[in-house]
Amino acid sequence: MIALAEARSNIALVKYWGKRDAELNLPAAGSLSLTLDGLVTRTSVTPGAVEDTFALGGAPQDGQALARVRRFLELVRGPGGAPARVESANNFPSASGLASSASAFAALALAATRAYGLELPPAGLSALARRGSGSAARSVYGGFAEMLPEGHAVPVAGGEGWDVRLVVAVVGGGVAKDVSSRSGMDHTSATSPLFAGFIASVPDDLAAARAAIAARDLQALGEVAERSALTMHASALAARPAVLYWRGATVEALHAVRALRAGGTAAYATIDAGPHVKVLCTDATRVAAALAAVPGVTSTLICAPGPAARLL
Ligand code: 2P0
Repeated sequence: MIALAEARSNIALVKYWGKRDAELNLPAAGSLSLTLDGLVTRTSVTPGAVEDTFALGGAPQDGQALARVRRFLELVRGPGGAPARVESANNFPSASGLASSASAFAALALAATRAYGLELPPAGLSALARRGSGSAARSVYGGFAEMLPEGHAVPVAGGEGWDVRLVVAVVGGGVAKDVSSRSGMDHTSATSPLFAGFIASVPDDLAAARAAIAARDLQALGEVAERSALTMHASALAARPAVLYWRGATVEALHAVRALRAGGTAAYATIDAGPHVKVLCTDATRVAAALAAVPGVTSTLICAPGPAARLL
C-alpha cells in the first residue's frame, strides 16, 4: 500500500536541548512548541521496493540521510519487512534552522505506519516520530504541543484558535548550517558548565508557558519563549569549544525586537540551531517590516498556527 502524509514544522517556545538516552532519543527535559502553517513536508512511502530508497525534493539521497530513513522504517516494519521507496519534499529550505527534521519525521511516521498497515493513536505516533527526531514528536499535533520527558508529546489546552503569528527572519539566505542540532546539543550536554542550568530552567518555563497559553497572555508566553531560547543558547555558547549559531544579523534582529517592544508592539524572539530569528507576535505585518529592515535579514516569512499531521 502506498501512503502519503503531510506534517508541518514547529518552533519550540520552551526549548529542547539535550538527551538522556541517545539510542531511544529520549529528551533530557520537556519542551513546548507551536506547529506552523506554511512549513510543510509531504512524504510518500511505497513498500515493495528491491531496496530502501529515499529522495528529497526529487534528489536521490544516500549516506547518512538514507541510513536515518532506513533505521526509522525498520522500527515500523520490524525485521524482514519489505523495503520501501520514500519520497519527500519540503516547501522550505532543509537544515537551515527551520526545523525540517520535525516535519520530516512526523510525516514519515504517519506515512510509514499507514503504508505498513499500522494505525497508532496520537501519543504512539508521537513517540515513534521522536525516534527519528525529538522535535518531530511535537509536529504530530497542531497548535501548541508539549513534549513530555517520558518521550511523547500531548496537545496543550487553551491555545485553540488563538490568533498569534510567528514571523521568521531568515538570516544569511537559508544556507545549510555547519553544526546540526543533534551534534550541537550532544556537545553542549557533554561539555558546557551551563547545561545543568538550562535543564533546571525548563520545568518552571513549561509551567509558565502552559499558564500563559491558557490565559492567552502573549506577553507572558513571549517572555518565557525569549528567555528559554537565550538560556539554551547561553548553554551552547559555554560549551567547549563553543557552539555558536548566531550571525551578526541574528543579534541585530534581537535588537530590532527590543525596539519594537519599546515602541509598544508585542514581539518576542526565539532562535533555534541556526542564525534565523523567529518572533512571536500578533501584529505580523509591522513586525515583518521591522525585521526586513535589518541588514543581513534576507527574507521574512509570516506563519500562522498550523494543523496536525495528516494522511492525504
Ligand atoms: C527545539 N531544537 O526544541 C530545539 C531548539 C533546535 C533548537 O529540537 O537529535 O532535530 O533529532 O532529536 O529534533 C532540534 O533538534 O534533534 C530541536 P534530534 P532535533 O525545537
